[in-house]
Amino acid sequence: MDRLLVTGGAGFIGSNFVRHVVDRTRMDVTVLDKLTYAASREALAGLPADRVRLVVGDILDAEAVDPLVRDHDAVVHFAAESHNDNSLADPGSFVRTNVLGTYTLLEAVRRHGTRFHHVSTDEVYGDLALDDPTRFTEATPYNPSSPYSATKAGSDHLVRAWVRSFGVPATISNCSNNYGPWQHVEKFIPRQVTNVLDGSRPKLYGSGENVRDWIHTDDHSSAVLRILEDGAIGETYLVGADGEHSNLEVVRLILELLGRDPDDFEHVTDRAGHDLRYAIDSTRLRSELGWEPRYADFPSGLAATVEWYREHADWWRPHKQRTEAAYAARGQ
Ligand code: NAD
Ligand code: TDX
Repeated sequence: MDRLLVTGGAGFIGSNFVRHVVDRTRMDVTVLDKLTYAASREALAGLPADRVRLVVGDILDAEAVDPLVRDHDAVVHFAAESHNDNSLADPGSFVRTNVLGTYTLLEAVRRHGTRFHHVSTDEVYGDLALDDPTRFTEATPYNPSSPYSATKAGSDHLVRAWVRSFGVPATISNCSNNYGPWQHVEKFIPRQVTNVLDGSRPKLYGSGENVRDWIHTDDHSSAVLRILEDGAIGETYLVGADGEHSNLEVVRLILELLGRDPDDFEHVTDRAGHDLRYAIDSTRLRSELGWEPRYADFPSGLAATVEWYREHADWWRPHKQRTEAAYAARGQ
């Protein structure tokens, strides 16, 4: 595998993945990205120009997608509308990009027999009760709650059908909540960190008892690369780093890391249909492909991320005001 096409490679997880691939392999990378509000050219800055190229384009554009897929050995598909709150306000763009965009890519890989890896989320399984001893596995039935997770579930089903019906050589990964550098300030951790850095208070939806299973984005990258290299065609792998924490715990940790009173946050209007808890059992990935997370300790990964946001205010500050205005309009 010499030439990799990475869709959504200018977004949070995609750009971290591109850097990971450049650092650890000899592959050349083409990023296909529409550069939506969530993308960032800066996240790809400084990478070697002879190994990484950015093509600005839409995964829904079959004519642009086809020659790109033809000219690469594998496609890693990150491009998506990714934010649950936006999917409640404007579900249409999620259906188009996440479902029809994935369909467009699948048709191209079907024509050219290209290896395909589909990046998905644990949210396709719905949510768990706080006291449920079980976690999501590859056998958990799909039960998505939000327009976002329903469109991701739809895209997973398309990939599975294209494998079975047309023999497309694809794998799927479903990962838990990522954190790390270059995450948009609309998402939970960057929002709270940048609120505190800007002198305002973190905003917890509802009671804050909701639990997310946090994984550093570098660990997601290493998992996707392992699956791309050695994953069994047609298989799904769950990716998680045993990082379950309630939102309340995370907010308190952020406040402590920034030297503030851990109770200096506020409760705001809850998200409609807010999933209670996600939890991943990543045994298959660990036992079959020998993957292990490097950031096993969430508080130290979070501390490094808080430091990164402190040092990169020039990058996030231009996005902050518009993002907060949209939240304020919804009472959040
Ligand atoms: P993001 O919103 O930061 O980035 C998405 C990228 O896709 C952006 O660069 C955007 O410009 C691009 N894009 C959007 N629509 C496009 C289109 N029509 N054509 C081409 N490019 C388009 O998202 P992220 O958090 O980096 O998530 C990346 C992927 O990982 C998504 O598929 C998401 O479902 C999945 N995922 C995310 C998480 C998480 O915690 N953020 C967890 C599990 C899985
Ligand atoms: O201001 C906030 N206050 C708050 O309490 C925000 C923005 C969020 N929250 C809560 C909602 C969730 O319980 O924090 C939790 C995390 O919220 P998000 O960062 O919006 O993530 P989530 O909805 O869990 O989805 C994320 O993980 C799975 C990604 O955005 C998805 O792309 C991924 O598939």
